[in-house]
Amino acid sequence: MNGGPRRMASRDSLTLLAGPDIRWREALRAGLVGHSREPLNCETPPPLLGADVTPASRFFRRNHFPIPELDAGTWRLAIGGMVRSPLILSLAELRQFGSQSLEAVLECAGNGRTLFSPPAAGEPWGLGAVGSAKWTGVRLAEILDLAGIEPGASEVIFRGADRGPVDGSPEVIAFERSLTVGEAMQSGALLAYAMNGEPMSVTHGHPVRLVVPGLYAVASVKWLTGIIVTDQPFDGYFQSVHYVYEWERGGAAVREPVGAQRVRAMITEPGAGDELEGTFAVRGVAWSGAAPVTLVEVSLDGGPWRPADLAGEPGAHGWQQWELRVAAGARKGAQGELRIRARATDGAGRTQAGRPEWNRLGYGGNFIHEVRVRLR
Ligand SMILES: Nc1nc2c(c(=O)[nH]1)N[C@H]1C(S)=C(S)[C@@H](COP(=O)(O)O)O[C@H]1N2
Ligand SMILES: [Mo]
Repeated sequence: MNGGPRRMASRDSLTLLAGPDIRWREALRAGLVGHSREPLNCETPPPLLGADVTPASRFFRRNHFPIPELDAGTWRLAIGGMVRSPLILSLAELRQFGSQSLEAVLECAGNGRTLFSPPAAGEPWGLGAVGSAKWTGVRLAEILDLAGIEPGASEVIFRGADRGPVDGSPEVIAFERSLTVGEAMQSGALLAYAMNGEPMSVTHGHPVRLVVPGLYAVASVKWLTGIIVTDQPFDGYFQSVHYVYEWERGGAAVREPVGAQRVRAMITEPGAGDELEGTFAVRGVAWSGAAPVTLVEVSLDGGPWRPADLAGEPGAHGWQQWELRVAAGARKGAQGELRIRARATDGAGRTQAGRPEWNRLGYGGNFIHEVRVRLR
């Protein structure tokens, strides 16, 4: 008997069995909170998110299908549809274009979902389905210019290599999302092959993922293999069934695809339940897809909002670190529980106010973050 193919098969099935287990354990060891092993869904506790960039090991993972392990040597990106010159690029060819780096926040549209009441359907995200990284790659607009978008085209579809069935239907579909031609050309999107100076990790889209700054991260297609330019409105599952706000307004059902990340501040220090004394620092990060954050305010026990100090120069799309020193010990009856809240406002005048509007799938839940600590 020829043992070659059998060995191959057993090695492949070993990979299939081992991959999800290893990635699950890696995520838990890095301190992430696991929601599901396959597809791999894990989030980062806020106290691990204080740095200006989030290491890949701690960066949340959000997947709909098993993770594909693509070989960087044989990987190709096909650009076709309504273009004058269809292209097929290898990783080496893609890397010959000028590279660009940018810091950008990726936040899942369902981040914060568990704070909605009544509960909204979907992955039970707390506040940690978000991270900020330095992404390096080639500008999407440059590649689309090279291919030459034909007049009349309206959308650009991005296809990932991962696939599977959805909603109990036997049909297998790929992960696909579209941008308008305007978004594709003007958003500053990158075909990213590196994250924080390292080659893209398998989990986060190896070898190349799309990164669309400012938009909820569902737009940032991982394991990118195809780009298709079209003049038809794209109605794929992840475009028109999921990742759509379903509002109830005045008795009428209103549907709207998720878009820009909503303005939000997160407290990364102190952590919930920490025991503190006297004067301490409240620190965190804040971001918005619409415009850079211009104001972060902190309130103690429902008291007045006080502006925090913003650190350094914010990048256009990375998150803003902030800090406020508070002397909680000076308060009357200072012992016991202290409620710390933080809210952000961006340069477009958007702020976190009241409760985000309930929607069936629980998107855009930019609730004001509250951390309860104990004063000694
Ligand atoms: N190919 C592919 N791309 C994808 C997804 C996916 O399941 N498959 N999930 C999307 C969603 S909903 C989010 S929030 C981000 C998560 O990116 P991360 O796992 O690198 O944090 O990837 C997006 N891109
Ligand atoms: Mo997401």
